[in-house]
Amino acid sequence: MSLALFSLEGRTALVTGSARGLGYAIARGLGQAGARLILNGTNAERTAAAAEALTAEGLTATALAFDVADDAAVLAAFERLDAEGLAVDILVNNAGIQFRKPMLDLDPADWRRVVDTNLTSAFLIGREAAKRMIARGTGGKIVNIGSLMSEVARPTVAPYTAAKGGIKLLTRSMAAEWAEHGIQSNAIGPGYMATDMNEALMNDPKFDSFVKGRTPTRRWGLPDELVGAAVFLASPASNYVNGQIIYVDGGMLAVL
Ligand code: GCO
Repeated sequence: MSLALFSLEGRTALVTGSARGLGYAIARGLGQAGARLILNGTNAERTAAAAEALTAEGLTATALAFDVADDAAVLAAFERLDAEGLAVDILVNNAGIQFRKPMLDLDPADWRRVVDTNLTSAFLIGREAAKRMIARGTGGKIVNIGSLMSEVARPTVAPYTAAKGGIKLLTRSMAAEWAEHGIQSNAIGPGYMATDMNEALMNDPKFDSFVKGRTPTRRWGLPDELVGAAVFLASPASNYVNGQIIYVDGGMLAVL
């Protein structure tokens, strides 16, 4: 078996929410596998700084800041890529926010903000990318970032959980509608990863020991530990894999 199966040479990857955290780690890994990178974030300065950091490492990275939950902004972003002759072969729908509050106290505006950013964005951006992949007849790769919450729930994170549950079935819908065009749509389900989003949980001794006790690997995951699954799902190695979700969670979902 040649490792060329995992090479992303000549491919262009758009990774949403990649100015930091899981998105940045995934983008860096795809770049190291040969992909040209388009980083995205809501904050233009932070996104540009992330692209500069990866360029300084010898990767090819440009920044494209836009609101992933805004239909018009998504369309404008793709029209800009079209104008620059940049064809997205690999799309990683990673952008996501968390908001922790019991449902009885939850403002519907916060529900919508979380669901739009974590789920609707994958539909909006996935559709623009797929339209162009189909028009080019080149096929492509879509990797959606799910969560443990694509399968299970815990108190105070209902909108996030509903959105991540939706990501699992949206991924299967993408497979159902776009596989025949040579597009593989799959997902990754990160476990409890040591990121900014989870800082408050990591600093909570009770929650920290819950994660370490409940995870067979007895530790939080590291963002770089998602890279293997991301490169696999972005590369020719997964050309007959569609509608699947790979859990990278230290075994948490596999055991009672
Ligand atoms: C939480 C966390 C989780 C993790 C991750 C787990 O509040 O429980 O934020 O949602 O971020 O999604 O898979």
